[in-house]
Amino acid sequence: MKFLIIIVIVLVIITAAQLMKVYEHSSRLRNKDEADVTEGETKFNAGMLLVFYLALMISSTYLFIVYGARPGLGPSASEHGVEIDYLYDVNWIILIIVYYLTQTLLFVFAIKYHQKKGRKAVFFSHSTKLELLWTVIPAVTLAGIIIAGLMVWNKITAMPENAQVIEIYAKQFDWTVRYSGEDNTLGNSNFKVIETNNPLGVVTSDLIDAKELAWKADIAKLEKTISEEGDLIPDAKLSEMKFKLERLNRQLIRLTPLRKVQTPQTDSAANDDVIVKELYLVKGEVYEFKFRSRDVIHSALFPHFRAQMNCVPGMTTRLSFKPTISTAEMRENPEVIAQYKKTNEKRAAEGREEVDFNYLLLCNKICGASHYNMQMNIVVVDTQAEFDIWYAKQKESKTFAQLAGLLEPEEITDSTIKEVIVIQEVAAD
Ligand SMILES: [Cu+2]
Repeated sequence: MKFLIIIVIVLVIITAAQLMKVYEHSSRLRNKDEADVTEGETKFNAGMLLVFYLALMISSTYLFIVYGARPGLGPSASEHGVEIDYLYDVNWIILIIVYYLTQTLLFVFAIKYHQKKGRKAVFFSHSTKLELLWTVIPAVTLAGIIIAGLMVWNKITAMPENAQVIEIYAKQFDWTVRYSGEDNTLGNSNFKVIETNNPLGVVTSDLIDAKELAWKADIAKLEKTISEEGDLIPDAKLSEMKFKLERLNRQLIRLTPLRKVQTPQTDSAANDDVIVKELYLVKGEVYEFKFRSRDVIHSALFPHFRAQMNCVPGMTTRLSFKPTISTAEMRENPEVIAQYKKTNEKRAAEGREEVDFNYLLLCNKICGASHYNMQMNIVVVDTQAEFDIWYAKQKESKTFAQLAGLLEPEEITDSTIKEVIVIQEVAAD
């Protein structure tokens, strides 16, 4: 079908070109210069411009009405998001006014002043008034937009006090979340110690000790094998072993600068960090997000919270926001209900299961082949108690020390949750 459409388009273009040629030849035969345009032709052109203008205005107005300024996003779910929406709306109003005004002027002038016998254009080479007008108005408008935008931006990137610190870690192609634990401080991290069971490269003295011990044992083993059985090992295998030995020695040397910056404080800050694959937030709580990336530039986009920040390898970026609507509340929102009804009708027709609204963290930089799939669910709960129950469960097996194999996972499962509930109930009383 697509191929057929392409063939039809190509044929139409060829036909038009051929017709032009025929016209040129017939003009030449009639001894008429093809650059001479008759009044009938300019009138026809003016009429077609009017048709085009009307089509443009009707279609764009229809699209503005059907899709609106923020299709499918629902209300802003963060405190600063309300201001972003306001700025966005102001921008749209300016754009729409300028769009209708300039397009109308452009077409009206072209139609009204089409070529006529005896009509002469006014010639002037310079008009200070006009120059001023079309320089000053856009400059003042743009300055206003930029200043208002900067004021909101400063609010988003200024770090509020008493904010919960959470790390968002990006890599091709997923997100990992690190909660900073009771001390609200993230432990040190370094790419040199990234491993399957330490995906964020969190560093503690214990980890460095464990690495040193393991690597030294590997080195000793390799050295022994090479010196004792070196003559019997095939050359290819031997050079492979020597290469591995060199690499291990390099890795060992790299541990020294890491150890230098470790203190008992940074160790304990790291040991209670909880590393998970979902983001739980509490409504009304202020969060400070710190972003890192392992490989390429990613961009953490929280569309419903109107927030976005680049994740850049080799540096930490940050932003803060305060969720104001919980996931449950958002699911009750008429706009969201209407949108999901439409989506689910479509899915049902395709034989797919229904979906419910969920906040999302998306990647907004084209970062590779599976970029489109780089997303994570965000759950905003209504109360701290709900969060604590979830967090206690994560803490049982997903603290950094446990994940990195430095500490056994806690045995107790249900009791910890019950304990938290009891504590919550006592606190509530
Ligand atoms: Cu990405």
